[in-house]
Amino acid sequence: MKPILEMKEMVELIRTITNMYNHGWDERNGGNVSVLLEEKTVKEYLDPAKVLREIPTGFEAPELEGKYFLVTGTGKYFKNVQYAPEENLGIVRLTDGGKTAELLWGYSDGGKFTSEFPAHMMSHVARLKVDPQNRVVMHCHPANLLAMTYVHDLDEKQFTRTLWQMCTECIVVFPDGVNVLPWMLCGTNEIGEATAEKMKTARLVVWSQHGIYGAGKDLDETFGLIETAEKGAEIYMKIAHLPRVNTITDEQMHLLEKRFGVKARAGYLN
Ligand code: 2HA
Ligand code: ZN
Repeated sequence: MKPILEMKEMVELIRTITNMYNHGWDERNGGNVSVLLEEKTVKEYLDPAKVLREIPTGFEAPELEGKYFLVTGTGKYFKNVQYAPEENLGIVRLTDGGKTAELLWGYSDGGKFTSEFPAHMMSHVARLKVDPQNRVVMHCHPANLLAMTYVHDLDEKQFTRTLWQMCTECIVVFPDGVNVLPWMLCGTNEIGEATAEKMKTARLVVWSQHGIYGAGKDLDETFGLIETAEKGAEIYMKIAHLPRVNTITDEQMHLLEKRFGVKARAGYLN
């Protein structure tokens, strides 16, 4: 058995979480991340028959039966993960149609997975249907995206178009745009279901006055998505109160589509 802390996904998750904290996206216990692991990978590091504890999930997700996830713990601070991964992270396998999580490693102080576990698992189900390569769901509280939800129209097309206009890279990185949920109570199955519904058409879902969800095939891609949207929001918050003299036009965005081989969300460009 190889040492679990050397597993590629573990090393990358710890580095990514530390980076998210250093970006100021995850104050206190803010934010959570889940990574879908291949069974053959898990078996190199753990005996999958050794279940430490069973934890009820409070929802059903038959599509995820038997699947393994590396997930951040509830109440845990991202700033501490690099120093005590076994306390702050866990590896679980879903069974019982998703109603039970079998703990195989981690949450060593008796803890459990993030309070946003429903939103994570339901988002994995939704994204895997659109993109079988999807492995990561990430949630955090970047300041400019949050600020933008106080002053910008929450209409998804308008919100997306504004972000696309803020930096040339935006439409290239997230041509599928950004979906937006109104303020909802977090940590519930309801916000999980609403997030998953929004994940069917975009890899980024803003939670108004709260934060953002991103999904992608690996941690770098997902971090990069959120990083780029947050950069767009930062520019917006710098210029929103100033007269707009220039912008990126729809015509220029069509040039970007061609140059980078991406297709903007249908109906979002003139
Ligand atoms: O776990 O970010 O949405 C802390 C949160 C809840
Ligand atoms: Zn949050």
